[in-house]
Amino acid sequence: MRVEDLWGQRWVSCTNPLAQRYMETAARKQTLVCLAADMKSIQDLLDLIEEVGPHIAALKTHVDIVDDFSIESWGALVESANRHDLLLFEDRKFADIGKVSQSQMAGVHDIRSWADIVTAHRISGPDIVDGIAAGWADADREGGVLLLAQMSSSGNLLNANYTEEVIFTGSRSPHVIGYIGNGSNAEQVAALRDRVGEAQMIWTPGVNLEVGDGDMGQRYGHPKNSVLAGADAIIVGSGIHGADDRAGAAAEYARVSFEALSRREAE
Ligand code: 5BU
Repeated sequence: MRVEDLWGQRWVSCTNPLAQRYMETAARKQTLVCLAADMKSIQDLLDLIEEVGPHIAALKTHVDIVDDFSIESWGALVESANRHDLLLFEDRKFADIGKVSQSQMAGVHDIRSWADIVTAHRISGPDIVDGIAAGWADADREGGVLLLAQMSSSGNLLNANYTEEVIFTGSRSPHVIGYIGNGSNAEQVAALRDRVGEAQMIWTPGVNLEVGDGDMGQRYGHPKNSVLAGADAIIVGSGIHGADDRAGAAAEYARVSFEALSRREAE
């Protein structure tokens, strides 16, 4: 299917190069899955990517949970992500002042040198986005920020007024490619999509084929409902890496998400 037919208005309006690359990859691989690869060793990460790489469109990491991290061994993960044509997304949830966020893009993990996308809170002020962008510029690279407009965890403090401020900031910055929405609640995703319009992406964690409460306050909605409500990527962790058949699970999330997008655009 042609990418413009699959994505409809989103393809036309959402012109950020990283967003366009994601939409092309998703169309070609027929999947909206961003894998939350919450593994604790580099070898576990590499094994997981080898197994599920063909069924996913992006790779989300938490580099600070990897026990045996070194910038040299991380190179193997970057190489693997490139080979599978995956955007590399570090879910760092930056939250400090702009200047410190710029420095945190460097440091031991040197996120600026390999991440295409990072997450950030809006809590400290709008300048955090410029700080992160300056971090990428220090490494002669450009990336995209997903601002946390909502969260999937129960009891979080991101209320509707806060979400509004997040969108106000994000809609004015060329560095913000979109927002994190609460995949556990399709009504919230739909409300977010109403406010965001067509020009930016919404990626949703808190999705699982088994809906309900997860561990430690996590909540899950169905990936189909999230996409029908306006999500552009579903962020799936344990639904894939916790499955007995990880490739089979990834293929199933890919099928469900891609079918939902095709249906959304046909309607
Ligand atoms: P899970 O295993 O599918 O529950 O993993 C969810 C992932 O998404 C995990 O890496 C979280 O850090 C991430 N996440 C989330 O669950 N909820 C949020 O609101 C945000 C990120 Br932001």
